[in-house]
Amino acid sequence: MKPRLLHLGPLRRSLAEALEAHFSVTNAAKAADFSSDGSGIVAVAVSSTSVRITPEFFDRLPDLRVISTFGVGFDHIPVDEAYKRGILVSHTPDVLDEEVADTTVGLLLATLREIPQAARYVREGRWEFAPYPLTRGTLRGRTVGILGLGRIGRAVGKRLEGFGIPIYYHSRRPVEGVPYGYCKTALALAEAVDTLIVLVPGGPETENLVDAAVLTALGEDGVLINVARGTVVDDDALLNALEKGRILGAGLDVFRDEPRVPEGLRLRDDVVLLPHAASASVATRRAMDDLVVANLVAWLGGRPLLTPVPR
Ligand code: NAP
Ligand code: 8YV
Repeated sequence: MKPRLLHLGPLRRSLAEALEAHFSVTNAAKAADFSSDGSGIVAVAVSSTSVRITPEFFDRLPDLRVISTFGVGFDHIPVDEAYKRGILVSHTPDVLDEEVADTTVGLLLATLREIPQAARYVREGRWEFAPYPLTRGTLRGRTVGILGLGRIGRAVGKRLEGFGIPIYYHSRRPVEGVPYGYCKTALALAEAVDTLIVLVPGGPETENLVDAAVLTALGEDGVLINVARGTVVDDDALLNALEKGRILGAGLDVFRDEPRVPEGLRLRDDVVLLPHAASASVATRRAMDDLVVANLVAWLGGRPLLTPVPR
């Protein structure tokens, strides 16, 4: 008999087939939807970072030994509690770095040069009556700060080097061997740059790390790009900074209460909004699915997880 696995989130056919080759699979859209007796379930696969797991959820799964989650971020899983209970946790780093970095740079350029707004202008037939206004935003003359110089932050840095603009960064520790200036705090980084790209993990440690002071420090030409987690940015402070003209604009791929996006942001022309799509190409999502399964197969074979979430 195959071991039992609970899958949480939207189940893609290819992922379902790959899981069913090794496990007897039960599905639930959300952890809260799973109210049955979870005895005998040894593995959980999570196929969206929008599926939130609470420590109490583990009480319903007394035999759970491993969680394999889709995505590199793991702020939706109480990892410390899992490890305390002897439950292993894996995620999908590395395979999405280049895709997410490409999208981040695309979002930066789209925000600065108002690409979605200008495209809408053409579609609406307005070009026939007047040219689209010149954009105040440009990458020329900018200084970029990367908040969180990890795997994806470094991939973004590599791309920005090609634009020939100065780059600074903040992480809790300086990173060896990178040609960028290190800033000891997020505020110091914002003071040194006018363009801030957020790539730190979500969770309590980074909640509202980008606050009113950080936004104001970017200056009136300031641009914020958030591809990390919605929780890292103080939404009220962002809206206020935009309304008061304290910064120029923002490009956001992630939101605190996805897929709900604050109306205040949706109505503004100086923000570019994406539906948490930075890794969302067929090829990259397939690579992420494959790694979700490969971690589970390694565990089934008694081998170490390929990409465990760091303790
Ligand atoms: P990573 O390699 O772990 O990098 C995270 C970086 O943030 C590291 O440089 C880390 O350095 C720094 N950091 C962590 N906690 C910090 C804190 N409290 N203050 C300041 N810096 C901090 O992760 P990654 O693979 O690059 O991914 C980064 C995040 O991007 C993920 O966690 C996820 O939330 C997000 N993401 C979003 C999408 C999307 O679709 N929008 C896709 C992929 C990833 P130190 O430890 O030295 O501080
Ligand atoms: C996820 C992400 O694919 O990897 C992450 O941390 O945020 C994305 O790549 C997305 O959240 C879908 O669940």
